[in-house]
Amino acid sequence: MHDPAIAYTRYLDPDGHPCAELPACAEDAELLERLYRQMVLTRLFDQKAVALQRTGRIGTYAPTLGQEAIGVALGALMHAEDILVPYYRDTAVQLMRGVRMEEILLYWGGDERGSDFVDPAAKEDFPLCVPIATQALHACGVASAFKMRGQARVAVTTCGDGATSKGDFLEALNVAGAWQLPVVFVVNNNQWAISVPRSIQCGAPTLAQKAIGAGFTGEQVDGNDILAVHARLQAALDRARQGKGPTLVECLSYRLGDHTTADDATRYRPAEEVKQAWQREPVKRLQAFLAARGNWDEAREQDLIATCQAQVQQAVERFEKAGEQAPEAILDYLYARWPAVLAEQREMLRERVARRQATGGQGHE
Ligand SMILES: Cc1ncc(C[n+]2csc(CCOP(=O)(O)OP(=O)(O)O)c2C)c(N)n1
Ligand SMILES: [Mg+2]
Repeated sequence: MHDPAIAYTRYLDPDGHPCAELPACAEDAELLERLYRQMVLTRLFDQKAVALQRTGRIGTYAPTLGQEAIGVALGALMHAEDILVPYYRDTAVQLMRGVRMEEILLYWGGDERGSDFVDPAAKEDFPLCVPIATQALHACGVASAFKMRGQARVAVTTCGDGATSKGDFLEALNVAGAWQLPVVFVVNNNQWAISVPRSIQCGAPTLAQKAIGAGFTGEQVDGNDILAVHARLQAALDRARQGKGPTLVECLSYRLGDHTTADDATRYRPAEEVKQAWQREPVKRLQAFLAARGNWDEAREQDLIATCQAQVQQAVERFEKAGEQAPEAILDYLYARWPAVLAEQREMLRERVARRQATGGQGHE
């Protein structure tokens, strides 16, 4: 839904035809090709992650199918020294930040090493946040630190449409506005919060307008149009970096996949709605735009797919070679200084594992 008082930006229609005067980024052929390549890589990696869950090699995974434009544009715009405070559907932006595919697989395989990013640009980024909306407050904490230190850095946090109903989200908007923090809230409105549709999630016509009550700008973009996402997030990041305060950008997209691999969306979503949404998806839209300008063709597409698949396959091999972590690793990253009670529990866990191994996994405890 839209609201006449809330800006809404779209440059490309679902067929990739310009429908407004194009922004500067549309003239940067090298950038657009990079964005397109990354969207395709993200989609193929996502497919692979779902397949790995289906064959029991990782745990639950939250697909990003259909929402690639949001994370790819955001990742292209953030500076290395900015900090990303993401949620669980952020494969696209994590990959752009330099998080390795095998780290993402380790994370979803329940391995703590998956949140210990090797790439320097991602080193200080937060791990994926599963509790809904709590990350919005963490991002405000990070942004406060930037402001106190006088650093021109931006904290960027992402969340879904459902998350905007949480108190944590609204509290974060409030403090961001009150303290004029260098933070950007990116709302991935994919129309569903598991089985709850956006239409009954909130009485306001837009989620963007929640920022107005906190005293800063909220706006909507077509989240399937990467030119719109890129142009408006660029403005939001620039504002934050220049000390002009926070922005909320609501990106309208659609969750083409299940909520997670533990979900079956056919139980609550009309097939016709999903079919319609496929007409608006972001990858084909940018591809059509590039092709119309003579900057893309079928041969390049096939070449790209082969390159991406090889990259994904190599990452899967690295993931599989990583080996298992000791079970007590689940406790290792919780505290800088260990509370005595946990030290005891850690020891108990270690003993149990040793007993199990001694009995070949047959022992009862
Ligand atoms: C505090 C909290 N409450 C409930 C849940 C269970 N839960 C997981 S995902 C989800 C829906 C979130 O939907 P949305 O914010 O729209 O994000 P999306 O998954 O659609 O990207 C819920 C309620 C949770 N993870 N944390
Ligand atoms: Mg959602």
